[in-house]
Amino acid sequence: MTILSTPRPRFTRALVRQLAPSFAAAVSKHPGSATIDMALAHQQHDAYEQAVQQMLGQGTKIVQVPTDQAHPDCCFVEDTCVTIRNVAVFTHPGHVSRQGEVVGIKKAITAHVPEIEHVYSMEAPATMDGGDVLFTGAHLFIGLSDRTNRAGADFLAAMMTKHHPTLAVVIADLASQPTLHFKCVMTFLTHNVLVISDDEPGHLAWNQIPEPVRAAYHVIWVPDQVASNVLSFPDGKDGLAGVIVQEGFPASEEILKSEIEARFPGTKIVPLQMSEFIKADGALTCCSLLFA
Ligand code: CIR
Repeated sequence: MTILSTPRPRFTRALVRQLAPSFAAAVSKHPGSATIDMALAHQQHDAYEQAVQQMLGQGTKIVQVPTDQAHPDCCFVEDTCVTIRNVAVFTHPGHVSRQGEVVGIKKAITAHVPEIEHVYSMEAPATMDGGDVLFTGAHLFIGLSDRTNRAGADFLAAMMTKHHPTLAVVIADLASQPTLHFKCVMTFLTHNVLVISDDEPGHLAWNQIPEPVRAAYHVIWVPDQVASNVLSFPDGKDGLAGVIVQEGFPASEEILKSEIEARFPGTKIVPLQMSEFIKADGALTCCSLLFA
């Protein structure tokens, strides 16, 4: 059994997937979805990959999964798999058009991520998008949504606690909210610092977390929901190797910069403009899978 540790270990590997030529047809409720600029989307995805590489450090590997022409949303790899250390649970994505994305990711993880020893696959009627799952180190937060149902949450919890019995699972129901995923309103900076959107869905998520669990965290509240999705790289000790934040939300960026500087002085912060992904209802965490 691998022992979970907090602080979380450094990420040593990442997986990304190239944009589908049909990316502009991604599932989206965003009002700008019809205006996705493919050339710009490619530039932003390239910048994202470079930023992830910079955060992981020299000599670490990014697995690049070939695109999947049949699936416009295939770059949103986070939704297809949840891993904790040596365990991978392949999801059964909640939108039917995305369910075929999983096979390619499974192949890539099996071939390129030797740390994974235990593999499980979710099946109907369970559904889950990985965007609804936030693992901070000691806690596994799972959001119920239009994409993730109770059977999906229960399956993930059962498989992960089977191998990591000290893991505490917290389920929050956001299905009534207009937000797509749990991680659209809450992400982690380090094992004991969360970033949450200071709006109704953000507060609803936070209020459903039991008090003793909340007591383990400091919260940075940000006014923009999109900006609450940060991609954080723990340093394996008590701090941060770096963090990627959304560019274009100055009030949130200001708060994040000053809070990060105050708590983790000298941390590298990389703001990325991801406008074309936001139009596809995507954010920062959704474009990669990170492995410790
Ligand atoms: C979808 O609606 O499924 C995609 N267009 C966006 C998925 C974004 N995923 C994520 O934030 N984890």
